[in-house]
Amino acid sequence: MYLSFRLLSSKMDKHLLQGKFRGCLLGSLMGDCLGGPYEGETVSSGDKIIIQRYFDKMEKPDFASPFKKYTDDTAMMKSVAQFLTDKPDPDYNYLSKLFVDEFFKEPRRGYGQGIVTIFQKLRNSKYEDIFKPAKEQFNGSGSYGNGGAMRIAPVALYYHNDYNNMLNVARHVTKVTHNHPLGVNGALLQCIAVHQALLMDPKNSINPKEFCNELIKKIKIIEEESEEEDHHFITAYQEKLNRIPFLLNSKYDDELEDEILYSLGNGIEAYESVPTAIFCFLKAQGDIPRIETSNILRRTLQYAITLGGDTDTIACMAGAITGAFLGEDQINKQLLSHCEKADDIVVLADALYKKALKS
Ligand code: R7I
Ligand code: MG
Ligand code: MG
Repeated sequence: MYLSFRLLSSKMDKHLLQGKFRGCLLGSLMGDCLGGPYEGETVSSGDKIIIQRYFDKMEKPDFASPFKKYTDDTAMMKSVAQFLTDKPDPDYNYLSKLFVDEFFKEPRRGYGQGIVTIFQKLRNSKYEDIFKPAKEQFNGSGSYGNGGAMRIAPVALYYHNDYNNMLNVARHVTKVTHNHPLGVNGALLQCIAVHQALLMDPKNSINPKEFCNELIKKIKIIEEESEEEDHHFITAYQEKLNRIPFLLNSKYDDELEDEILYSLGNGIEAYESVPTAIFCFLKAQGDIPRIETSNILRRTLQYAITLGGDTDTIACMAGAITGAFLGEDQINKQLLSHCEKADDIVVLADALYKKALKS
């Protein structure tokens, strides 16, 4: 392992670790809430100016506006955090009930189209085999949507001291809804990225190449273990991650933006969005032309949103990684105040933190 990843959590200051738990879940919430209004849009250069003003306004103390509502990304992330907090030994039946109850309580949170079918089947079958409906999706191939990745951050936090268990639980948490290898491996990659960021000291700046190489090393093992005959599935994430250092080092202009979208994507599929979220996190560690802010989390979220496409989810995943690295102190409280139920997320993060330290 590289030196900078050896900041072991057992030695990490407790206050810092708790702040990182909060930072991660709040970063995830903020990306979802602030990115939500732009989901599915193509963002023009004019829109980028509007987005800059949108963020500037929200940072002003006297600016009042209705809450930006969270979507399925946060609804499901909350269930994952609750599942880990309530049951010391993972109980996936319990998790699937949490997902389903949350969905039927508030179905209009913008869930992926396939998810509704899974939740209906789970409920109708009385949770007989909770992994079966996900296996039946898309004519038996399973979903490769990013719904597994968008909600996985609490698993990285809870199992921060136990990498192998983290992967095992992340895999099962994903397979309740996403059974395609690209859907599962995308969620594992996001989980590993949050985990890596969590274990790093925010006082040291990140070496993007080193961060990527470490991710590649880990996802390569996972991809090689996937029992797939299709070569594309086996190398999809390694290939995308390999493009990131080149994109980070290129001179920034409009053509590069097209190249980023072409090489990494901004879609609803896990392989078109998880590497992009990691890229946003790394890119926002330094200045980005036309994004005027000194706050790294804001820069990450604003940048992710200006890429367009699946904005709530890409910003949510990038926000979770950034928040896990920087912690709560670096969150702009004014910006956070515009996000629905931020106080509940703090309570959830603290409960998860307490439980994780006890286990
Ligand atoms: O992955 P999922 O939970 O959706 C998450 C997204 C996020 O952007 C949220 O913010 C929300 O807007 O939705 O839901 P799924 O229905 O499993 O997957 C999302 C979509 O990906 C599907 O509706 C399909 O359009 C596509 N998709 C596939 N298409 C063909 N074949 C996923 N898997 C397949 C597939 O195997
Ligand atoms: Mg959503
Ligand atoms: Mg989305």
